[in-house]
Amino acid sequence: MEMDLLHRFEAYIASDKKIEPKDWMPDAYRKTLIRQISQHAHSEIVGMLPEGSWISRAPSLKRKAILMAKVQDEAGHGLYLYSACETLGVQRDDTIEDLHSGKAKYSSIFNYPTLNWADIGAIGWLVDGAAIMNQVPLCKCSYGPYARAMVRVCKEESFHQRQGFQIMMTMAGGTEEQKEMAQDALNRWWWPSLMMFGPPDDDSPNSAQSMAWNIKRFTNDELRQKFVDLTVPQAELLGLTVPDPNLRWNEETGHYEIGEIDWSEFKRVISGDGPCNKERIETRRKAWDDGAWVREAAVAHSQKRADRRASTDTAAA
Ligand code: FAQ
Repeated sequence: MEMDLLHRFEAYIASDKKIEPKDWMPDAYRKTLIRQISQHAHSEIVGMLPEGSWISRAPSLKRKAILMAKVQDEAGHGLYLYSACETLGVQRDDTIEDLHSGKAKYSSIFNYPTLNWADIGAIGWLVDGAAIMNQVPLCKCSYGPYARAMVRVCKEESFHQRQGFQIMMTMAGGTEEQKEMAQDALNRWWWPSLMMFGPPDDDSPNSAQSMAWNIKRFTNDELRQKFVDLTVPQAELLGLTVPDPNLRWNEETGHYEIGEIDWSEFKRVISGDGPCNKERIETRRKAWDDGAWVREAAVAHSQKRADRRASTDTAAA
């Protein structure tokens, strides 16, 4: 019986059909999805923090409104993703507990500080740009609810990327001081953005299996390369310099070559020792604790409605 189910699952994967929540799936497939989707959800929610702190300091009302909308979008992405994750049979509270306890990861990029307004431009341009590069292929992921959630997420990320690039254009074309701020932001966000794609392929324990299951459609290095090839000309258009003395165009391969990524920094950051890891988790824990009364009120309200419905049904019977 189990063999039949496995064959059916494999046939679905081979023919690029979506696996849906009620379909049988191997435990390891389920676990991988829970790991990736919950960590993706955590990244969206923790990702609100570095930008959220600039809402009150945005340089104009228009910039404030745009940034507020963007940060709210990230909250929405987190919610779609937690919901997609719940279709795999886990409780949202448990996944959040894993974030708070340090058991679950979230994207390394959100452990870096936002020091000035140019960082908001750099995040939109580079971080959302990297997120789109990674997430467009996830719209074709084999698990239906994750793939469908990604379609809307990518549309919104595309707006985020453009608003970031537009901030960079304004600053890079502004006063000398503004241009310096834009360059400084690129200097600080470039390498961490490249790390968002994950470790190199030969050091990525999950890639081979996730590719075989059509969860991942491209490897970490392939996506990183696509991002570099797309982004370097954008930096040139801005008149900014990518902070990599070894960056060069390879005529033969048709790709940019980059210098060595500091993987020891990446490992330090994902193991909890980045510049802002402690602050991020403490902020999330506090938000969770402070919001307890809202969750309790929502449960009490729905219980009250259910009780009322039951007593109306009894009276009608
Ligand atoms: N940070 O074997 P692999 C966004 C971990 S959303 C932290 O290669 P995999 C939107 C990895 O989990 C950004 N940890 O793993 C936004 C694994 O550890 P584990 C998030 C990382 O899963 C913008 C270990 O290293 N996007 O930015 C990172 O096959 C602006 C070994 O790695 C997603 O989550 C990292 N960078 O590939 C919001 C997309 N890289 O779990 C606000 C979905 C690797 O075994 C503002 N996720 N690790 O303990 C993915 O595509 C994949 O999970 C990868 C990693 C590519 C991230």
